[in-house]
Amino acid sequence: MTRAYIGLGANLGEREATLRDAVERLAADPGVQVVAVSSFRQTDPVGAIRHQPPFLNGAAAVETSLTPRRLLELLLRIETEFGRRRQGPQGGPRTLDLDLLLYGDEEIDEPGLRVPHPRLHERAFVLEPLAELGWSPSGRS
Ligand code: PH2
Ligand code: MG
Ligand code: MG
Repeated sequence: MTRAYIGLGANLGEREATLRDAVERLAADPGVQVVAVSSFRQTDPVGAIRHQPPFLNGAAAVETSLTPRRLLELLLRIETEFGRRRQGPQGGPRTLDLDLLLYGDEEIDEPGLRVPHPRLHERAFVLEPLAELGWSPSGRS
């Protein structure tokens, strides 16, 4: 089993219900145990597209027997199940965003799969929920 951290985000629809239900859906997978979920916080949009609704963001700590690639595939499947459509611009509004932030201490750089998440360290909406879950960049908490 490997400890992984998942970033949770939504800025369309019933954001809080979506994040809660998505975490439940994640926990229902036989390869995933949800260990802890951070609080959810409203955040202003960061990145190229500022004119979009505010986000609700959080993070979940999981123990998983899935490989990073399988875990990523599961996250993408859940996004689709919750109505995510990848048709707008990258970084634009979404009903659900599940990002694989960290997978043990592995460093992965493959097409579609970069771990740790490349923008993790510059985003308060990721770092604050991670800190709440006891993760810190130095490995000490
Ligand atoms: N996600 C993005 C782009 N910008 N801004 C906030 N506040 N929260 C997000 O989750 C977010 C964002 C693309 O994944
Ligand atoms: Mg994403
Ligand atoms: Mg994201």
